Amino acid sequence: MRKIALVGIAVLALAGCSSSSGDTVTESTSPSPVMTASPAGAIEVADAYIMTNGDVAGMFAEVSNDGEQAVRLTGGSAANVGMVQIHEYIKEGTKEVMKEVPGGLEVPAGGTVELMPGSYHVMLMNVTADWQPGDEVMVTLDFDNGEQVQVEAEVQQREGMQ
Ligand SMILES: [Cu+2]
Repeated sequence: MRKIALVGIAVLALAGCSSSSGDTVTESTSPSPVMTASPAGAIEVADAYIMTNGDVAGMFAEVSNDGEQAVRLTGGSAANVGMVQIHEYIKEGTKEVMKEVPGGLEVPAGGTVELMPGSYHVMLMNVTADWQPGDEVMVTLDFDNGEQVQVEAEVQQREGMQ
């Protein structure tokens, strides 16, 4: 358990280095990671699908955390995708813009977060594949506890995009 937590921190530190500023994301000050860390496999992703728009695409799903500690969805990867970010929509004046969620999207212990159009989503950028409706795309999602979840997401018609 301890090891898993440490790996998560190492990954975060690396991510912090490769991105712009020098601030490193540190774990919350909770001093008790020794008790019950989430067992591997505590995170479940259901109903994943993708809507594409040229070389960018949004992935949507239900992310559940069965563990006893909150986790954060921090990013991911997929074949033929240059960059993956976790986005949210924010109102700026009269319009809504997409922004990267700072520090990743928290999934509370025992909770579920729904990623859906107009809200939180996994942004797939620099997509070089020509995905067609019905294609199944494997996406790996990264969480800050070191857990990685492989998700099969079906490509949908773009019509539903809002
Ligand atoms: Cu986005």
